[in-house]
Amino acid sequence: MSTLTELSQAVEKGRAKLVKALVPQALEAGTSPKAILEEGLLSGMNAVGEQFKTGVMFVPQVLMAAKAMNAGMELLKPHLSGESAGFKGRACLGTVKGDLHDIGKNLVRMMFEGQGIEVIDLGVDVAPEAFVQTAIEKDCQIIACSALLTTSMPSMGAVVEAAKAAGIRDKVKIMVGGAPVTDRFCTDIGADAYTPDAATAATVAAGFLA
Ligand code: B1M
Repeated sequence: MSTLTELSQAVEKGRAKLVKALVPQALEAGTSPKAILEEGLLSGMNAVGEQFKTGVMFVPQVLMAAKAMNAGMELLKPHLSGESAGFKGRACLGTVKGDLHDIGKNLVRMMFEGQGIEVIDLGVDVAPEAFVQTAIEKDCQIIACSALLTTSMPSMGAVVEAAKAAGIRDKVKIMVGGAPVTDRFCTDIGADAYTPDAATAATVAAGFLA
């Protein structure tokens, strides 16, 4: 079995210790960090998603898998973001209200930091007003919102409205992403950019700050 297959299965089974051993092993063998992320960690998490959907896996097992995935991401972080570029600007980032998923959001933070974007990470279940208040207080040029649930997506529209109400809409770029989010949804709520993955989000954010 290849190391990436083994890694994918270790995430699926929630074996954080094994993940911590396999990531450095794959790096030492010359596997690219991108392949380790996509064909190892994310592949395992996708398998978890399928089994969660069909009722084969339940929340405790999914949490174990998430823990294993996060452990792997921490080890990959310096390799994924590379040499941090010089300071380009500041973003506040969070998973929107009603939503506790944070793996994609953490990936976005890593990629932003790698592009020289300082990130104020507000965590999960973030109220629209908290994004806007932080943007004002910390002088953020970007508000970045992640959502994994169709039921939490409307909170992204509320972030746009809160920015308008606070009079800062023309001063910040609002970026949205997460599995159920689409370009069409981004346009409908009046956000500035939808990107399908964390790496693209960082490139687009750096473009906004250029
Ligand atoms: Co949840 N969950 N979950 N879950 N969970 C999903 C999202 C689901 C699709 C599973 C399924 O049914 N197949 C489903 C949502 C259905 C829907 O609404 N469409 C679901 C559900 C229903 C739920 C609960 C309601 C289950 C329940 O309790 N009955 C519950 C909700 C809790 C809540 O949030 N209020 C719940 C709970 C959980 C756990 C806590 C157990 C755990 C989260 C642990 C954690 O995050 N720390 C969990 C997990 C792990 C998942 C799955 C299996 C994996 C999500 C993940 O981390 N993927 C997920 C199934 C799946 O996605 N296949 C599922 C890996 C991650 C890297 O991908 O976050 O999509 P993702 O990020 C991607 C892109 O989307 C993008 O970049 C990343 C790639 O580079 N991206 C951005 C993300 N944010 C971005 C922001 C950007 C740009 C790009 O710009 C700002």
